[in-house]
Amino acid sequence: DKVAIRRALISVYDKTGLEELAAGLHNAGVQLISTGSTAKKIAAAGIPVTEVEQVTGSPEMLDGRVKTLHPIIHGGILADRRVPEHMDTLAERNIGQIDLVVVNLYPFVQTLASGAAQDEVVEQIDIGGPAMVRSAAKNHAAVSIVVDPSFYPQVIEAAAAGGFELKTRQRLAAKAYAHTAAYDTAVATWTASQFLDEDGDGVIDWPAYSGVALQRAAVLRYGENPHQQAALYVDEAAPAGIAQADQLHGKPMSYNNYVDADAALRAAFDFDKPAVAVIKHANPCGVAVASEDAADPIADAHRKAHATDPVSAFGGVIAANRTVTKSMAETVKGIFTEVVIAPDFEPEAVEILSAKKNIRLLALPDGYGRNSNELRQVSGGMLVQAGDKIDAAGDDPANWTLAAGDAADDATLADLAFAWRAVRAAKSNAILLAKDGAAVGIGMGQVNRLDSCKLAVERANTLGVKVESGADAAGGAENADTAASEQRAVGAVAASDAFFPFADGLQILIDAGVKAVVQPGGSVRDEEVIAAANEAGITMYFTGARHFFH
Ligand code: 93A
Repeated sequence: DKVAIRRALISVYDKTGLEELAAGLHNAGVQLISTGSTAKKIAAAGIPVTEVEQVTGSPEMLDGRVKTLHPIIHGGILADRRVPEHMDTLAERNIGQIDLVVVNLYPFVQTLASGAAQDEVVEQIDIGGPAMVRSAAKNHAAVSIVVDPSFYPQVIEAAAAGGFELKTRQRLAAKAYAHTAAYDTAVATWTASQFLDEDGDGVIDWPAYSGVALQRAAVLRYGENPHQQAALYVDEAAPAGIAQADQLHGKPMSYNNYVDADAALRAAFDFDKPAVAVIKHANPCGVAVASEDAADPIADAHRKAHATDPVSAFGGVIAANRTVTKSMAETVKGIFTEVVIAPDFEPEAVEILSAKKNIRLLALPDGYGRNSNELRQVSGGMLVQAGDKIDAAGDDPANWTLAAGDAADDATLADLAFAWRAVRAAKSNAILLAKDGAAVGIGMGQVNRLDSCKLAVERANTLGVKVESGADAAGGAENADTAASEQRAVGAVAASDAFFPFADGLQILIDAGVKAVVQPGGSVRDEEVIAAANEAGITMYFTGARHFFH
């Protein structure tokens, strides 16, 4: 059931692997037709190619908006070879059959992610590309459709071996439809975000999230627990993220690895300075930014983040917002770690860490970004919200209100600003104590704020290790000297993800020696809370913004 590939149409925005493909097809005796810049690139490589406009006799027009939208192209793709009348029509109108279509589409999602203006985004909505993809997929009884450059080697092989089998053409068709569906979901979602608020309530009328943009990328060993089946799906309509990360080393990622690595990214990428977050069970047990004078800033940030809570960092997931250096790798090597994710790794860092069989090393895809919207399944439906970012007016310390005590000095204010960013990475009643650009005690996951305050203080005062400079300073969690702890809460600053409903939680922090606090404010008992701060003579800022994270 193979169909020989005699004539191929190639029209690709992403020119990856194009020359090899064209050469391979040509050598297999395939005649090539192609659009504007794709044809130029093929011709420049010395491979014979016919321009689509020569085939159609109709030049590309309207700045390329109409290139392949022509009966000679779509007739050549869509004619059903099993229907004699179709073949007669092709002959009458002198239309040549097209047996293979290779297309990839204008980079709509990438253009959107770059922050381009509306007109520019609209121009990146591909019309002719998806039309060809869908034509070819529909006629998979005879035509092969390829949308993925990583599949080119198989295409070359098949062309030389009499074409693809029906089974393969069917699978290619299914993938092709999933691809255009994902593309259209991205277009529909964006267009809705721009124009669709029919009832004028300021909330986007969300187009049904059909899930068609999701494509299964991997079957995972199991889910959150061994008796749960699980898979990873990539969302082609979203910016590239953890799901597209490039694994450089280690065992396959598990379900929990993905959850934790994504939480780690969320935490580490809130900072402009070099920053590291260490995550366990989707919560941070370490967050820090590099000190100004650090010789190797990302290694310094990691050392500080590890020192937040070396006991919990055992078996953790580490995210860095800069390239992992050799020096950071040397420290991480001594700590049992599940995953390290970063924009990149120095080659020596990969080498050092690869000595550990199980550690997973992941490099982020180019253009890493987070979905602008967050979805959460509830029974019978789905919740959609705009993602929480550090972009509210109240996230800027310049807009904070001094609610109690003296205005903080620069260093204290810098720590408060750090704590405010870091606290939003912790879940449910988050309290984060910080000193010198590092968290020193994090309380989270409690059903009341008082308990989180107690937990943050207890962790600050029992888990402290002296942070020393030098590659081996952080040591392993196994070696953490938890007995010789300093009272790290003394002189620390604190951030609270939401207001203090009573003064009791704040009082715990005050009693522990915290010198300054930042919190949203806005409780009916704010006066009580302010009075407690004033009584203790500590500084307290209100942000007016809240960062719940459940
Ligand atoms: O502007 S379009 O929607 N109109 C078309 O007729 C058309 N035909 C192919 N875009 C069209 N394409 C797209 O052009 C393809 O999907 C591909 O991404 C790109 C290749 O153009 P070039 O070969 O000039 O780089």
